[in-house]
Amino acid sequence: MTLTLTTAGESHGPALVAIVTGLPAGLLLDKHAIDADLRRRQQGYGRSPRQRLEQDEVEVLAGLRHGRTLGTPLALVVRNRDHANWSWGMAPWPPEGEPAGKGTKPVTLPRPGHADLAGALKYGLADVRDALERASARQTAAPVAAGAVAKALLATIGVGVAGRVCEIGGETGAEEWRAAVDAARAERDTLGGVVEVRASGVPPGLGSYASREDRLDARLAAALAGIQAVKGVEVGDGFALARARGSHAHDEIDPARRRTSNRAGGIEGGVSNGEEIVARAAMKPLPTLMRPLRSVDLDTGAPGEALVERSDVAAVEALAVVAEAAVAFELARAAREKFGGDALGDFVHAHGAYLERIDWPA
Ligand code: EPS
Repeated sequence: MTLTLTTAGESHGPALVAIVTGLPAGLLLDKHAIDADLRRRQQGYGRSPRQRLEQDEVEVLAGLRHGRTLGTPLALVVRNRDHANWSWGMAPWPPEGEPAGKGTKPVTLPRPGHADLAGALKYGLADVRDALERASARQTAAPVAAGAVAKALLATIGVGVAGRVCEIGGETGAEEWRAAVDAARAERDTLGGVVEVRASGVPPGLGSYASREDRLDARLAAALAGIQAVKGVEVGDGFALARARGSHAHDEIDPARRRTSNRAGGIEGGVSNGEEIVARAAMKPLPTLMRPLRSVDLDTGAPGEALVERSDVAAVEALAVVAEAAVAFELARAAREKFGGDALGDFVHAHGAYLERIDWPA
């Protein structure tokens, strides 16, 4: 038994879609909790004016009855309100009538740092918009909705997951972030940053050393590196461990089999060890610049300046929510693999029986 997530959706298309399979039947979902995460993702200092247009809210098309999962594929939808302004430009079918609204002219000036150029080459696109629409971080709303579902599942076995911002533009205090964002905006520039996700209550034994695909640290790294604009991931003390001696790099084991430090970030040999899971992700500064970088017009071959369109100055606070969802989904997937069960009670019971076997406090 495993959990899968399939998403679809373009930034200015009609909607974003997430389909989650492998949930047990009988899991109680709270629409307010899912919508609260969607709203958290939209917030943060330095977000695009787009966020004043969107009011992300989950719709459920399948897999749920009266708030409880049916054990069948769960289909979630988040509509793009902005699509109303792109109804010609992003029409799924050949549009009727005269071109109107946004997205009517082809984009031919790829932005360095975005998927624009590689996407246009790879897929043979004359209009870079056909690449950028899906590459856009707008689509992170769908995995956040799925992550809220994963968190509901994890809560049934006492696992909590929380993301936070560590730094934005090199600054570590909230006031300094805002000043850095204001300064970047004034200079028509953008910022990146670092986020951290911690998961508590994770029992020892999620993931495995058996193969690369099973390793929990590799899985979390892939989940985090799979988020738009993430260029680096570390688990526990990560890169700093490379500079430490072995005597100061590991976490000694006490008689209760607990640790007095957590340099490993809760994972040893690709397996959770019962300590808090700690993972960090580094986000590059967003590539849509109001003072554009040099590029080339793919239509004429002439040097030019990259596409300028409305965008965020920083989205690190949003990344904290998206990273939380990604880690939650991966932990939920590992928990489904370990504890299985078609009914929620089977899953919870298997978790309880396992803790009893290893004599680990709930
Ligand atoms: C994004 C560009 C901007 C961001 C978008 C990600 O889109 P727009 O030009 O429509 O404002 O706002 O993020 C979101 C819309 C979102 O909801 O997170 C990009 O190019 O990646």
